Amino acid sequence: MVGDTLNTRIFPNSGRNINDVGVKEPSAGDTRTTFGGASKDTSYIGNADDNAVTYTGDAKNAFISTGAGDDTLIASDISKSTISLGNGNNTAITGAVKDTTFTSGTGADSYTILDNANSVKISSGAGDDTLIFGGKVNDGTFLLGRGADVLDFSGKVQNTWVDLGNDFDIDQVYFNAKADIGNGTQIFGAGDGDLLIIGGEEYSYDIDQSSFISSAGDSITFG
Ligand SMILES: [Ca+2]
Ligand SMILES: [Ca+2]
Repeated sequence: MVGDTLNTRIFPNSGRNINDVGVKEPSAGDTRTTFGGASKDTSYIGNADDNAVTYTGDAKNAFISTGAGDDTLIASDISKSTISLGNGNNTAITGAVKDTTFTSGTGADSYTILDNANSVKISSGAGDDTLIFGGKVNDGTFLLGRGADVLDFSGKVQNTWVDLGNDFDIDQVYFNAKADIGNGTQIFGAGDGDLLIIGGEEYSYDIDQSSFISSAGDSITFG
């Protein structure tokens, strides 16, 4: 899309949240929309061009669908929300996330959750996707789909299912320490050569042994 970016800003009533506000972008054109405060029960519908959406305050019960195009979501804490970024190379950067589902389609997507993630599902689809978690993860479901995907955990991970997409591309999963792989954490869909990297030590998936095996011969088996 050639032309100017349409800018929209939603302000809260003084001293209040942004409540029950829906934004629907025009059918074409790049857009930039900001929800300028804490919000509840908002909805956002983008278009097939590049949509950038920012939530400057905590967002509760948001419904966001940005459609095709290379979209960006920047948010503070998010809870009880449903977010669909569609096809394209999408980027999401958030604070803590709770009880929320993210979906994206074909394209190289980048998700960064800077704080804790609690009951979060991310389905990142085909393409080389990157998921980065700056805090603890509990009750997560991460479906990475096809492509060479990267999953980077900074803290403890519990009760979490990871599906690497059962493909021939090399995926990489990072933990800082073995102790961060907490109870109920499972990795499925690994293929030969997928890498588990724990504190810099590489374990490579061997499909015959259904295990990640280090050069020193140590192995880690899920399931
Ligand atoms: Ca998109
Ligand atoms: Ca993928």
